[in-house]
Amino acid sequence: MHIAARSPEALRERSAYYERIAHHHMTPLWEVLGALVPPQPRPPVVPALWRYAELREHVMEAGRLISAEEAERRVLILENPGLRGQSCITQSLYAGLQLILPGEVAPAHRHTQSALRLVLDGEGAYTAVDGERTTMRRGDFIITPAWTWHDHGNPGDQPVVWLDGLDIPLLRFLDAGFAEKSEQQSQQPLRPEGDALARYGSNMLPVDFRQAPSEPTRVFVYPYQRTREALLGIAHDTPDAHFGFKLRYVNPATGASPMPTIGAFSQWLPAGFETQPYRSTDGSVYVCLEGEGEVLVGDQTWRFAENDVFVVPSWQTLRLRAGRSTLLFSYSDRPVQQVLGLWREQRL
Ligand code: GTQ
Repeated sequence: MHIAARSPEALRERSAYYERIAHHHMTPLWEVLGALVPPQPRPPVVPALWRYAELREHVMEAGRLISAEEAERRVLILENPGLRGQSCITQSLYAGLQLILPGEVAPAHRHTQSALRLVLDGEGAYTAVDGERTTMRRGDFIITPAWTWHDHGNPGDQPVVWLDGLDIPLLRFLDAGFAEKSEQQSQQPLRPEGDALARYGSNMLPVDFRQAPSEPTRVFVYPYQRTREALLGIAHDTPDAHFGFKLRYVNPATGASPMPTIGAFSQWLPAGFETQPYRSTDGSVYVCLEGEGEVLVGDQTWRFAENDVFVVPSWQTLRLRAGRSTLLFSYSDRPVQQVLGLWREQRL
């Protein structure tokens, strides 16, 4: 017969027992079951917003304190206030602001972490991916899939800042991280700029080209101009009550996300438009590329403006209000959750 629950004697006896089994590296499930198997997500991630107008001077100051070459990547990590010290913005994703000054290079390397760049401030830098450069223009969405060689450089005359989004925490969780540095500082261009977009991103594909659904796209830049044209091209229609006009970026050869671990989206909210409450299990990072408005997450409200970044934790209710017409970019781990059959959403 088990000892009567919750009497002081029973609790003492239990804790003595927990200490004894701890020596054998065991612990009782019944003390933690509720937290391990919650009725719904309880993320330690909190909603947060970073105002670019306040961050910019700090980003520029890093440019005086360390060179891109010494830093290898001169980045200020955006750390979720609920996960300080862990270099993540959600449990699975990383975000940072990278600065490259005129004349600098960020040396070539590759790693199994997948990365995206969203160009925010300044023009004239480039990213090179597996032998091809792309000139970075504001709003361009650029990817460096897992294990592709990449380096950045700035032959122009302005500091350039972009948002880095990576799956670093996910790969750390899986213990699947590998990295190596190239012997070359900068990759020798093997193809002219625009080659990949012409081959793989023009509603056509090389005639014998086939990819598995998990392979990343060879299109490594989604130019902002094309994104805007697509969104404005559908904005004559009735906006979706929860999204306004929202499109997902795809690998045009498969229809899957551009990279298997990170999904990316852009949406257009007409001036004055307010979305209905919505939640999904993919905690998401948003960047305002154009316009301004208000974001409501749970019971918090912030005003956002151009280049501001905000994070919406898993299963927290999101509402957006556009002041002027607004273009928002976002990214999340949705494709991972979808292939695992875990992704859920709710339109409220
Ligand atoms: O540009 O390769 O923000 O490797 C973090 C890790 C950027 C990059 C980051 C990286 C990079």
